[in-house]
Amino acid sequence: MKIMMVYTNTYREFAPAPIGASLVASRLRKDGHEVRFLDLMFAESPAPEAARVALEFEPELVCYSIRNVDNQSAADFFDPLPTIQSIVSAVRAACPAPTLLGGTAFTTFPGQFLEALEADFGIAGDDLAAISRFVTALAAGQPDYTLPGLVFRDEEGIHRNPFTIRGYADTVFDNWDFLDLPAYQESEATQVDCGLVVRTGCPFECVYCDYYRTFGRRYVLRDPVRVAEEALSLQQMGAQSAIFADAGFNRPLDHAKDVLRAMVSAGVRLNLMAIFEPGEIDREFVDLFRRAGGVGVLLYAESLCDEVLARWRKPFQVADVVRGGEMFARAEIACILTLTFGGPGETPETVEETLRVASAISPAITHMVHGYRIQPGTELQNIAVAEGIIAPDDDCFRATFYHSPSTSPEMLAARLVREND
Ligand code: B12
Repeated sequence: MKIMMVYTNTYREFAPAPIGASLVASRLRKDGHEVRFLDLMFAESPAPEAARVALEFEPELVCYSIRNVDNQSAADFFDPLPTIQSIVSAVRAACPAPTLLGGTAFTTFPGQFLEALEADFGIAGDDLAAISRFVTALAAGQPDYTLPGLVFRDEEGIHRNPFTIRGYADTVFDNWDFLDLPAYQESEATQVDCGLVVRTGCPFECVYCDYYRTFGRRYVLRDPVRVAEEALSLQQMGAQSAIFADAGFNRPLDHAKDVLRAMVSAGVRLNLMAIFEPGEIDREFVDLFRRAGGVGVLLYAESLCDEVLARWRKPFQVADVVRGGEMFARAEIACILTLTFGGPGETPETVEETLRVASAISPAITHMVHGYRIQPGTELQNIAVAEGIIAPDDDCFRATFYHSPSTSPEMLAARLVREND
């Protein structure tokens, strides 16, 4: 079957090369299909470009990978839906092939995207086997409507089969040739060339976070040697830097160390970034990270007030953030600290406490933002309903940002502007 895979993400801030979309494309190629991969991240006019490729390639199935519902940022909100709608309708006008949707945004809002894009099918979740079986059956003219994660229309409306999150324990990432690494390297906003998946899952239950829906609650660890081999082949494709695509690379600490040891012995020479989650760290980890090529960590502390961290059910305390920050600073690893103000229980006093502690620890960069995008299936959604911020039947597809009653967006914006001066 001739398949066109379109990566629809055009949000260029910290833009990740499309490892998920290309992994699906690679699986379909291995199944014997003819696959054309189209990454629209740097396209000047995404819709005409997609239509041009569709006219030329004449696909029998058009797949769309949808990563972000939006950028979850109150201050500079970016809604990709109008662009994605324009891409899908331009391709539809150019070629009559059926459409298949997927990606984390789709997994979060399957029915809403199927409807908004007037698509035929979608597959929620991360299971490559289900995608492969669906396409094989479709190519044979017999769509299999029982597959996990399949979303489609029937006489009663949109039907959604429950989906699975499997992780990538037995997956080989051999999709690098689909990536346009030079384009990601040229763009300064992207910051790293590509992601490397080390494990999936996050067992924590932070009040605002819905990772568990698209990434799972249970850690699914990948073989450290395989990760190192993938890093090496990414390097051979021309990558100079990579980020561990993980919810918090240092948890579990032993697995993280094994991955770093494997990368050192494989002779990987990439500049590495990771998301660091305070609480699990030791000297050996920091040394190994440095030796493996570690140059920076993203530290999403969110708050530097213990009362607030406990209220948001963060799995660490302020002392853990300070300790981690100091250890990375000693090893000359840049620390990019993110603080998000205005969540449940935030008050003007807790804001001041966070700012006081932030000025005492000196990360390389501090990002200060305010407001949490209310995600479906989170405790924050329940709090927002109880406080009258959203209606009980709001499905959260359209973004609403939560601010606690005593820290309005205006108050926080004014306070953070003063802090940045
Ligand atoms: C690592 C990561 C990052 C890293 C990226 C590093 C890199 N260079 O790769 C960093 C920290 C930079 C980052 C940034 C952001 N991220 Co992020 N990130 C993740 C994380 C933890 C893993 C992503 C990943 O690599 N997964 C592994 C790959 C292999 O899987 P995948 O891409 O999802 O693809 C699989 C499936 O989705 C599916 N699939 C994909 N395409 C298709 C297409 C079809 C047709 C089909 C059938 C299936 C399919 O199959 C694939 C294989 O299993 C996810 C959590 C998660 N649940 O995925 C969040 C996540 C994707 N990020 C999210 C967000 C919001 C952001 C930011 C907007 C945050 C911000 N305000 O800056 C930015 C956006 C960056 C951008 N320009 O797009 C959200 C998206 C929410 C949503 N549902 O819309 C997630 C889901 C986290 C969350 N729950 O809040 N992120």
